[in-house]
Amino acid sequence: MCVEKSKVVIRTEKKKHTNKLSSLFRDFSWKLLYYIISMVLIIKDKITDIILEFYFGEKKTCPPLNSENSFLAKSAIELAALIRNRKVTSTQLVEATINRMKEVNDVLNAIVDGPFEDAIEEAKKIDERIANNQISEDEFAAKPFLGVPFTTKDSTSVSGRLHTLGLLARKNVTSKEDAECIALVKNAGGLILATTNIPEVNKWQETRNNLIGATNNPYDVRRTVGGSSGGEGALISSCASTFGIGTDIGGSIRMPAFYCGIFGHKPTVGAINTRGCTFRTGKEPSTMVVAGPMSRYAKDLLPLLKIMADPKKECLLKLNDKVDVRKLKYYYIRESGELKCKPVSNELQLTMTNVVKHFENIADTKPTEIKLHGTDRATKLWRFWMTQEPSDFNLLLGNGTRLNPMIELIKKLTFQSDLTMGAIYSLIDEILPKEKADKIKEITRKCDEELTNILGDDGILLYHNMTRTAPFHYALLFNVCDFSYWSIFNVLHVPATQVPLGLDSKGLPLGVQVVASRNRDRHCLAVAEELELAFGGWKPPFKL
Ligand SMILES: *[C@@H]1O[C@H](CO)[C@@H](O)[C@H](O)[C@H]1NC(C)=O
Ligand SMILES: *[C@@H]1O[C@H](CO)[C@@H](O)[C@H](O)[C@H]1NC(C)=O
Ligand SMILES: CC(=O)N[C@H]1CO[C@H](CO)[C@@H](O)[C@@H]1O
Repeated sequence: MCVEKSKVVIRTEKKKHTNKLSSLFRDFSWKLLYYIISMVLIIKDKITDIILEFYFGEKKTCPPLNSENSFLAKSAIELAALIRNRKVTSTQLVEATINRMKEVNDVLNAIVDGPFEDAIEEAKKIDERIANNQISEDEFAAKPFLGVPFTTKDSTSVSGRLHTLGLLARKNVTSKEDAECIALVKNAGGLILATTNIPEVNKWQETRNNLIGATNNPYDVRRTVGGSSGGEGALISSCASTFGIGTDIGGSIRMPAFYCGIFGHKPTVGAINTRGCTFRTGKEPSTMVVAGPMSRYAKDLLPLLKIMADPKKECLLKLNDKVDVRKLKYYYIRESGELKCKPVSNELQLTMTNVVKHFENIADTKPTEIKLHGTDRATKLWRFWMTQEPSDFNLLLGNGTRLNPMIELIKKLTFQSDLTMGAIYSLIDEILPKEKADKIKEITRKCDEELTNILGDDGILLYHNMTRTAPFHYALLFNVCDFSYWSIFNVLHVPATQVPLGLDSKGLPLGVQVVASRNRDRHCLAVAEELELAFGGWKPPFKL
């Protein structure tokens, strides 16, 4: 179990002798083409933005937290300590969180099922036991989140609660049992308060479906929260949930974390058992999907990962090892080079520069800019590897009946469809030409080999999260490729933490992805804490 996949040695490639002049010319034509396409994408984006801004009108943010509830902005581990030390009761925390949920949900539309008022009874029992000294030190140690409320996305099973996958056909369907990760968080003392909104069967970049509608961004409700753990992003950032459990197959934890200004960790594939996440059995031999924590504070991520991680993987993950961020080696990539993606915005590039500068100052070795084989084809890589997934998204969308993409498109265009446009896109994607398997496997192998060799045991890759901060609702229907900045790390099965880094000129969250070799999740999380300390981390979407 504890044997790590050995590193593969990069083959040295034979240099081709080409005419220098023709290669210069080719280089120049390529750059020109890249430039022209970039310009076209930027202009298209600007036009979409102008139209959507006009359509949505005035900017609005989520309601502020009133002063007697300001404790809701604290971290999960701080709140757990306050409960343990009898400074706050679990009942106070749960009641305040439920009230906050009701207050923000009118504006954000993030909840599918909940808030679960019966959690108040559970909280009362915990408070009683604490007040009567009935909880031993051992029990406190085994339950680090005792009495702390949390949420999870609708696609992850919570016993007795709605499990709709965002489908009208599953309007009343509930789960029979808890997903493995939910059971583990409950065992650690967590109290589930709601299940939250997702795109249909998790398969789109925006959180919208025809059952619940669209979830709005707390920093600007005209904008998307991303997907698929979008309800989580909205509730956590607006202090209506203490922490959340997401899943990530192509950016689904990191995308909403970025757009909503919080932390999200996509663990190494296999680190957490996925039983109960979108019908997974947890025994699938090969998959890109992982469950992981989402929170306002970096320091919550490691304790959450510890309680959810498969104990059999601890010998690889070594989550209790201390990490010295000054001793790690830092690498960064400025641009994926993918022709279909817009260039990364100046503000995001500046953020990267600041992050790199920070590590220049504190780390023993200077950060190095690199390029990675395959990032320029990340969309194709992910598209191919999605076809190798055990889940059949077409059957999921059809609630067990296979859908014909063309018929669904026609139904959509004639307003007869139960599905959103995002879902129709993923159906249509099935009938577009397939990627060439051998070619893609070879690019993936090379990319994996290169990254493994560069990062080794102690390397950290800093990568843009996306080319732009949170777009308007619907804008991503005109930009289907840029999320490859996230999905490339699903293809590679490596851990990646999304770190918030302040707000841009429009008041929207900026951020960066912190990536390490497989099983070095602890390195990502230590760097996330360092960046939080240096740059301030989560900035609330209201004045605190
Ligand atoms: C969809 O599937 C679920 C579970 O398989 C079932 O309970 C439900 O009735 C189905 N919905 C429709 C409209 O058939
Ligand atoms: C869901 O339940 C309600 C009331 O119990 C019922 O009227 C409705 O038909 C059900 N919807 C589906 C899709 O099963
Ligand atoms: C690695 C990196 O810099 N990623 C980008 C993610 O987002 C921020 C802000 O939007 C950018 O500054 C980063 O460059």
